[in-house]
Amino acid sequence: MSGLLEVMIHRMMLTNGLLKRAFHVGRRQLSCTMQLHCEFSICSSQQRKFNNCTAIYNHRSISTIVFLSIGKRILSLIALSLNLDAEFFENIGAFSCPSAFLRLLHYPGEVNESDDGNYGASAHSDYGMITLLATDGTPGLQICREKDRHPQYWEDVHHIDGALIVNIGDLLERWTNCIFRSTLHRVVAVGKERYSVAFFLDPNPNLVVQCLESCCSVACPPRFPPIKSGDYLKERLSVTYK
Ligand SMILES: O=C(O)CCC(=O)C(=O)O
Repeated sequence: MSGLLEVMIHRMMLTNGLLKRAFHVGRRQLSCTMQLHCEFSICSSQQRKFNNCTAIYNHRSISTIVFLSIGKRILSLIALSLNLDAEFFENIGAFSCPSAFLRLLHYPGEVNESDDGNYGASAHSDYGMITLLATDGTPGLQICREKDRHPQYWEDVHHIDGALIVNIGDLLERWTNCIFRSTLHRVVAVGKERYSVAFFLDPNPNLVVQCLESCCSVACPPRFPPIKSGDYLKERLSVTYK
């Protein structure tokens, strides 16, 4: 079954001395639920290194199916808040063969002496619709609520047992004409190992993302041109991994 999956293992040593390891599981398109179920049947020496991530996952009794259904529920609430039907994203086909994947993350926690700061993940926002994040409770994740303010003010995200963290992605920011702003976040090294599991929920790659009617007006025109979701994500990934 694991043959159905695209599995990608990264060891990212960033130039400013950051270190994190990530194990990606998923297909670009999730076309059937079977593919979602079989993720943790993959057995490799690399995956064993991520046992703490699978522990987070198992402890919460969550599976990707559950992640997907939580993601859909949250997006229904977002649709309602924008005066759209709860099923809006479902009805336009966002969840038919969505692009979604899991990232299992391990931060060794080493604090380095570099002047660039001690980041396990430097400041970024995610590219897609929403990201659901489960962590082992070790601190380190920070968000900046006002992205355009300088100097930036970073706040710790406090762990709540049993809760998932929801990050808004850049595509949703485009879709909603910045009514929902994507979450600028980073992970700082705290001198302690840290594990987390992120589920990135992005729409069907052929879906055209254009400003929602309820999010623009004559006084507040669309800020971004329409773009196919897949093209947008490809563009962002090619810049990141060039
Ligand atoms: O590990 C975390 O808490 C955040 C992960 C993250 O920001 C990412 O993988 O994009």
